[in-house]
Amino acid sequence: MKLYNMNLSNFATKSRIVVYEKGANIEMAPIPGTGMKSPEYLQINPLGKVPTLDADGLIIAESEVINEYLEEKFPNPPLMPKTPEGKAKVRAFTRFHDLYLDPPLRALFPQLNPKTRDEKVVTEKLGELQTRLDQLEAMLAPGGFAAGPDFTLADCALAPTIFFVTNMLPGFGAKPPLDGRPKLAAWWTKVQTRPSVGKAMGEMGEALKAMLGGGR
Ligand SMILES: N[C@@H](CCC(=O)N[C@@H](CS)C(=O)NCC(=O)O)C(=O)O
Repeated sequence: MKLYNMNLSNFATKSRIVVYEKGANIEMAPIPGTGMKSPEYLQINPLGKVPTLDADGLIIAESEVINEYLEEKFPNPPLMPKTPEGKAKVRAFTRFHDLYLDPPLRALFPQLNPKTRDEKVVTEKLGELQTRLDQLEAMLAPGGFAAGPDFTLADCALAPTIFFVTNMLPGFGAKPPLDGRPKLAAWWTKVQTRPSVGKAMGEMGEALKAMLGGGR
């Protein structure tokens, strides 16, 4: 199997963490051609997005679909609870991440440069992101991982995006995102001690440094 991957992508990192957790023999493959919209890559994933899993010929797009597939294919260690209630709890986080938390953050990516940014967009999207972070604070289980005492797909989904939140928000003059959000702060400290997350966050950090330094 191979995962079409970019180390700086929060969605690809969601799936990379699962691959590391499972210790699965899955190759990390670069995007072929000139990038995500190259004819070569569009032939593999018509959406032109990362990640994409090539599961020995079966092409699977969408990070959460990939993660649930990997969970079923490689059940150990389990990253989903066994009960329907536990599963629903985890999926509430992964849906929250994909549908509500990521979009305002993504809208801020093109606004990183203070010289070219549109302050109206920044104000609107920062406000939306702060609301989503407050909602996440309300949803988090106290003292444990996101959905309870065990590390799950919920943590895999959230960690790469919170990496961006903690690294990017200060550059927009926003209040530090962990201030006044004690559950989020405690979770962020705890989740980074998980070896799979630590490794993936290190890779995101290196990729971010390279991008800011003008590399790829
Ligand atoms: N819902 C998709 C989102 C994937 C996504 O948007 N990935 C970004 C990189 S972090 C991307 O491919 N952006 C290029 C684009 O949307 O054209 C998933 O969960 O895999």
